[in-house]
Amino acid sequence: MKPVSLIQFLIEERRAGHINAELSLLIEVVARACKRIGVATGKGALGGVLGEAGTGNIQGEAQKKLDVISNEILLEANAWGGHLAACASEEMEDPQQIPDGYPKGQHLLLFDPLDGSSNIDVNISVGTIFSVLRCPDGVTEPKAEHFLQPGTTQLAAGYVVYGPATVLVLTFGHGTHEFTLDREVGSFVLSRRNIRIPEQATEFAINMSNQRHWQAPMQRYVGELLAGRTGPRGKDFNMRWVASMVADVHRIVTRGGVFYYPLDAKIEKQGGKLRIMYEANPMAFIVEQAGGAATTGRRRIMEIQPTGLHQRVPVFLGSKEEVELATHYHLEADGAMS
Ligand code: FDP
Repeated sequence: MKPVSLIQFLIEERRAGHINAELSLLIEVVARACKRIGVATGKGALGGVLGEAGTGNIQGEAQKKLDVISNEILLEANAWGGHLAACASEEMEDPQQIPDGYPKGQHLLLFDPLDGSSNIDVNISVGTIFSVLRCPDGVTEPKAEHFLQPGTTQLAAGYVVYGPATVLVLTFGHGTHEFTLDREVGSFVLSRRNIRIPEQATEFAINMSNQRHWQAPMQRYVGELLAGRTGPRGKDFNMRWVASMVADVHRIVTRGGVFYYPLDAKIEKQGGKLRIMYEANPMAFIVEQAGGAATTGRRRIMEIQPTGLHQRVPVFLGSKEEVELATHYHLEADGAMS
């Protein structure tokens, strides 16, 4: 079979009526920016890009040089194309407006420019996550409130993993598809169409060091996974934790499994660890479109009405049956089951 490039795929999606020309251009621009981020991360120590930037982001987290570089690459690439009304990023408190003098489009872009960046200095996979929303009609200077739309309204979502290969995973709400970067040619090539996540899992990803802080239903659920064949689940489970969400989710999108960042006593006040607008929602859209499920442990992530650009939520995602069981345990403990 002849390889299908990302550009060809986007043309096919336009012809199928799944996207318009502006969204197609937006995705092309994001993909091109991600190739540049991939080049920057790939240089490692030789590029002088490792280590701390010496600054903090809005959430008080130390920024790596590559967080700042990746954010600038994405902002710069998207400023002039005429496809965006505004962008918002993990690295900036408020949305970034399109500079005067450039045409504006109908779309809002949200991104986490370099997810898992605490792994960058040790040469473990990192990634970019993005989500695209429609700018509400009549809004010319979008503010944070205009981005606060539930995940179900996303027009597109994707992530790029910068690993041994650079891989883009994308959805427009018509299946989840994977593209691998052909480094010699410089183009993303379709490597898997209509990905399906197996409904059952034998692998789980969780930061076990937080165990003592978890709520009772999480203790029960993971306890049963750990008990394996001799416990109530009657089968053994394997554990993996890369601590780069993109890499952990990509494993699930490739061979199944589940990823959990539950609420725990340590992070209860902030509502969770992962950010809904540019981490949880896009990943939930991708996983659901691949036949998986994504909840907070209590409700579907994509149905939440967000209240803040940098709002955090608990995240349970991956193989459907497993996420449903973990969610069931939480609702049962809450007394929400009749
Ligand atoms: P990071 O802070 O390095 O950007 O987005 C947050 C995130 O990484 C996820 O990529 C990752 O899954 C998680 O945090 C890792 O959390 P722990 O530090 O608890 O392992």
